[in-house]
Amino acid sequence: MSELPFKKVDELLGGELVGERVRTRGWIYRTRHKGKMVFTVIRDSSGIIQATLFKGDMESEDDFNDAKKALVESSVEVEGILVEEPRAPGGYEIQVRRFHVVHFAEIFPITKDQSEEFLMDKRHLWVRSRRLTAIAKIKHSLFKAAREWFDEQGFYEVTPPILTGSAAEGGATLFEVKYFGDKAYLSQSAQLYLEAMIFSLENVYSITPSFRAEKSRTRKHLTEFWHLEAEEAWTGLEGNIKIQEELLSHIAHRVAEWNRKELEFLGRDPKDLLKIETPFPRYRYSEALDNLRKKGVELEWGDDFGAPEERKLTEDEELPIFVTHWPTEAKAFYMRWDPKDTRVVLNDDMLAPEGYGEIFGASERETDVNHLIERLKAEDANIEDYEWYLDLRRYGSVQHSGFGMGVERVVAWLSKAEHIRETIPFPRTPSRIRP
Ligand code: NSS
Repeated sequence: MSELPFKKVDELLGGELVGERVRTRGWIYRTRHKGKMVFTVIRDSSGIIQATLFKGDMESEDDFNDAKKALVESSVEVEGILVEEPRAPGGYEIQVRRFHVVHFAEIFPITKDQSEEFLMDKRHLWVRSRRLTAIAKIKHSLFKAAREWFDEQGFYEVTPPILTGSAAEGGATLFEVKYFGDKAYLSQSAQLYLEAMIFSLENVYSITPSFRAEKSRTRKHLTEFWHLEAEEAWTGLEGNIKIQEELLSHIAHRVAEWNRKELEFLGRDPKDLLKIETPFPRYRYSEALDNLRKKGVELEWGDDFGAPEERKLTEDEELPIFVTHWPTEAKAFYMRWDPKDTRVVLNDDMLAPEGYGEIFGASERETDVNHLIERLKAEDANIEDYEWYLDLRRYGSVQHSGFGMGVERVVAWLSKAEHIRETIPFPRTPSRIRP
């Protein structure tokens, strides 16, 4: 082959190179042959392009014969003249002169109409699909946009541990691991460690995997998910709500800007995301209960919302909504009591539009060491495990607040995914740990 530099498929689809000899590489996405012609579509990380071989135009007959033999997913290097072809995907085609098969693939096991279970078994191959690729790009943009936003706001990115000695979000969903004759747990949330970090860096965030041994088989639960968490010193719930909505609006706008192609492929109108402007509507928990009652759903004070309730609450909303001031007994020990009404805590859950459910959980933190001890005792927690955390209230305690955002749930909403498992390359659920 020549020394021409390899171009990405999307560079070819830009149109500037029409009439020129170009070279690209990737995997065979589709192929069929008929007489002296081979019709292929080549896929790389940036897109797909048609590459057509006409035996008479080829510079090597071996190349033509190899192309005829090469099955779907074979890796190839292709060289030829770029032409406009309105009938081709993307509107361009390579009229091939050289075709080098880097590796002849075996018969690819994934074909049309396969069961979800089969696709999960072959996940290491299914990650090549255009749908999962588009969603992975949106996830990449989410991280990039979030880091950009936090950096502009003066937050430091920190690295809390994943192996931990105590629960952050209740014992029921802890994964236990052996730890040199002792027990350790996989982190459910970085929160307690981020709280320790605000005493030096003031505003911090982290992006870590979090683990929950939740048996729930729903379209929004994973046992391993990516957690974006932030903690701010000198800030109450009100200030924290502002950063949650601003961050999410920034992410939605960036994804609309950077991923137009992927969003359109996935059937999400980028305009839906450009509409995500602050402030988001807010409802107190008690108001949310009233609204549900008006829609015919009766819940008791203290009940959590399931997927049907979350859907009902957001069905008429274009923006995400906040539900604030939840009953104390329904929420974690570290949430600050509302000084005006100790039946509730200073917290919020943010619910995504279109029934995608809770995407953020947040609160102002209790700063009083005795209150914290009382709440831990009420939960039958082992106080010793939390001594280090209680120390944070003994040495210069200050008002502070923070949130956790479920990355996959936000990606599911942005990409209009049907199920959370589409938003992570190798989903972990109660029934799935392989591949
Ligand atoms: O349990 S949370 O509501 N809150 C916390 O863990 C706090 N300690 C975070 C903090 O303040 N630093 O979880 C936060 C979010 C929640 O809103 C979901 O979007 C997501 O984490 N989450 C999950 N995503 C996928 N799968 C599962 N199982 C899951 N659990 C929570």
